[in-house]
Parts: sequence; C-alpha cells; structure tokens
Amino acid sequence: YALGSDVCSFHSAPSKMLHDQWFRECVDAVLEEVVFKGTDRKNKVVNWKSPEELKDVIDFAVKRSPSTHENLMQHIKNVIKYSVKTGHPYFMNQLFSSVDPYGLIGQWLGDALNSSVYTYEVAPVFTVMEQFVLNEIKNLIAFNDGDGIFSPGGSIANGYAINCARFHKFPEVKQKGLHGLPRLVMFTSKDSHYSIQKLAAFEGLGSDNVYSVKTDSRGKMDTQDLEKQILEAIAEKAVPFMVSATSGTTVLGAFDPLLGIADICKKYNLWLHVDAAWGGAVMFSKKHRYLIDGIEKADSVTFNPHKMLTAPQQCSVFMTKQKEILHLCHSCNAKYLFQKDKFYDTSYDTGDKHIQCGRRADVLKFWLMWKAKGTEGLEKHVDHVFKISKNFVEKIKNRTDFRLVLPEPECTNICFWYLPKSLQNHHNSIDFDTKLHKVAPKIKERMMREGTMMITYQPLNDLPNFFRLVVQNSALNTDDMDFIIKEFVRLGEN
Ligand code: ABU
Repeated sequence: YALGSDVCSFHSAPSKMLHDQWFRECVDAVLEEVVFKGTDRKNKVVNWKSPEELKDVIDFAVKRSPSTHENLMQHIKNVIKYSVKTGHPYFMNQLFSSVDPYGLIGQWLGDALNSSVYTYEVAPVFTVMEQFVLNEIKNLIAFNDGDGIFSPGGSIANGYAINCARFHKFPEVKQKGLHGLPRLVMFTSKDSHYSIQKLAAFEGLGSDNVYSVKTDSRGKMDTQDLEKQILEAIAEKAVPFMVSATSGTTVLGAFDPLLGIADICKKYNLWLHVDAAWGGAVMFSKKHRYLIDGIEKADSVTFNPHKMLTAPQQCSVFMTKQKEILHLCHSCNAKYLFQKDKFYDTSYDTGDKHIQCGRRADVLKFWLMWKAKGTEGLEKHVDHVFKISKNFVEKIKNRTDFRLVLPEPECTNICFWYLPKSLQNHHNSIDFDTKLHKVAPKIKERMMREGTMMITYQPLNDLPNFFRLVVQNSALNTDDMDFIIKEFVRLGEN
C-alpha cells in the first residue's frame, strides 16, 4: 500500500517504524553510494559487465510474490554498483554529467511532490516559478518579448521549433494537416544534432526536406552555401520556411555565425531557430557570451540547463520571441482539465501550450540551483569549465601522441586523436587513417573494462574515429587534466 493508506499494514506501530526506517536507509544508501562515493576520484566510474554477466549478478525477473525489504535493499545496492557514476569527475562521455547538490535536492523534492505542471490548481508553485525562470532566460537571450516552456529534452524542444515555424507560415496546418501544403524545406548544418532530422520526419515534413548545409574548417555553418541552397529550393518550387542554426555542435562544439544567418533569414522571410542546447550556457558569461552574438535575432531557441550548467536530467527549455504562438499552435482546450469557469485566473493553466499532457516540474531543480548560486555563480561555473578545457588543449597541443581535430576548439568539448607509438611519425603512410580509425574503439574498450574514466569517440564526416572529451563538471581541475593524459598513455600502450 502507498504511504498514508488506512489499510496499510505498515500502520500498525512496529511495522510502520520498520517501513520508515527502511525508507531512510534507502535515502542514506543513495547518498552514500551514489552522491559521495560515486563522485570520489578514488572510485571507479563504471563497474563494467556485459549484458549476460549483468543478468547473472542482478535478479531482473519480477515475481508473483513480494520481496522483503532486505532483498530490495540488496537490489538497490546492485543497481548502484553496476550503474555508471555520471557524477564522477572522470565521466566526460556525454554532454551531461556531475551531481549538483542543489539540483539533486530540487529533483528529489520534485519527485516527492510528484506534481504535473499543466494547471495552476495542481501546480501553483511550479507554474509561477516557471514564469519567473523563463522570463530571466528571455532576458539573457535578449528577446524583447516572448514565451517558453520546459520540455522533455532538447530534441523535443527542437521539435517545438519546427512546429511553431511551420504554424507561423501556414497557421491552417493545425486543422487541415499537411494536405494542401506545398513542399516545405528547412536548412541546418551537416554537423547539427540529429534531432532536427528526426523531428522533421516525425512531424511529417520528411527528412529529405531537411537540407544539409556545408560547414567550414571549424565546423560552422557556411552562410554562402546556406543562401545557395535556399535559392535552389526556391528554384525547385519548394517553400523554404526555417533555418536551424547551432550554438555548440554536439561533436566539435562549433558556434554557427548567427548574425550572418539572421540576415539571410530576414532576406528570405525564414524562421530562425537556434539549437543552443549545449552552448547556450554562455549566455550566463560576460566573457564567452560573444559566441552567441545574434541569438537575440532568432525566433526561437533551445537551451538545456542539464548540459553545461549541470542541472539533473532532464532540464530543457524552448523559448520563442512570438508571445502567443505556443498556445495558438498547440492548444486543444480539453474541457475536463482547462475549464474556463474556474475561480482563478486561468491564464496560469499553462498546460495547453505544450504537446504533453502531464509534465514534470523540471523547473524546480534549476530554480533551486540558480537561487543557491546566483547568476554570478552560474557565470563562474561556465568560465571555469572553459578555463579547464583550454588547459587540456594547451597540454596536448604540442605532444606527439595527441593530435587535436580542431586546433582551437570554441567550446568545452575537445576532440582529439590519441596516437600510440606505432602510429607516431607515420602520418604519411598509406593506411594511416585505417589504422587510426581502430585505435579509439580499442582504447575505449580498455577504458570501460578498467572503469577509470569514460570519454566517448566517434567518426565525423570522413575523419577517422577520434575522442571527444567533455568538460562541464566544475570539480575538474588542472591535475585532473594531467591524470587524463597519463591514463591515455597507459591505456594506449601496445
Ligand atoms: N542530446 C545530445 C547529447 C549527446 C551527447 O551527450 O553526446
């Protein structure tokens, strides 16, 4: 039975005590094993097991008969033991990491309150909180007006952008659907996030109608190619409606030239979306804000506080300059939920602006972090991770065993090859790239089996596999960068 139930046997005094005690023991176990030990450099990032080995050590089968608390505690300990410790400083594998204490408390509090942010009556605090936080983000982007929504991840936020952009040009699409529309075309750089294609397909545009724009040698959108492709689409009698630029590409961390792109969008009357899920955090930094110059000219922006600002997953924001569009584009007026004759101001029932029904209170964790640290604290965090990533670049740039993919990465994701002895000084050999392509997967395998750190690798365009180290945990320091280099040398032997 749930807590508070009258029929719950836990309400007999001794068993209720046992129940409460078990609850506290679980919370203590999570704190001790995940939050404290899981972020300690002395411990491993991952205790690797293959799927078959994992099935041997964890009893995954759910049974007809209940489990004892003792048994459940053992399961909890196993879940912790074999899960990746993404809060560990040496988890630098993805564009999210670390344990922010305020963020975590916000996440736990939100889960305990188990709200759903669609009506003011169910989520009064979170509704008003969201209004305040979104307004601050709007000011940081420098939109004069607008609206926004916390959404379940950057991909969905990018989907909001596509839907709003299409509705802006063809409002009738909401009732009549795609039938009767011309072929709509959108543009994004070839290094943009795959969610643009995925959501364009999901929303019925077709991934073929997402035109892929060339990038320059630093991974930034080539504005000449953008304009050329817009003209080609027009010549094909298609209708261009949107450009999705990126501030901080997923692999290289490139920032597209927003001012030039905004000029082109104005000339051809196109919606400008900026996917700043990763790099948008520079809006908090006076020093690095220049990287997103021009974002204020966008019609919409995706920004994920769960990425560089390290709010717990998921914490993602879609912002738009068009004040009414979220409501106009998505509202369905479900009468059982959004009654217009309620006793309070129903403009606070924000649920009809979004595409979900139930929605988590993701705002809470970010609000608590922002309250705790202030805008200044978030700025210091951003400046610190930029400084540490530059330190890593300086350390590897003149070494013969490391080679940077971009000589000067713009963001805090640093891409590089590790060259074992057998490949150093053989750059001109005919099979150099083929051999180099095999190095990263091999080192990654050793890294995972030993569990000392986690850094991902990937190919990109025609480049052989390279590593991408992501610096976003403000616990990282220059000694950690030395450790990482030494670890590559150790793992890359033979
Ligand atoms: N949503 C993009 C993040 C992918 C990554 O963590 O590398």
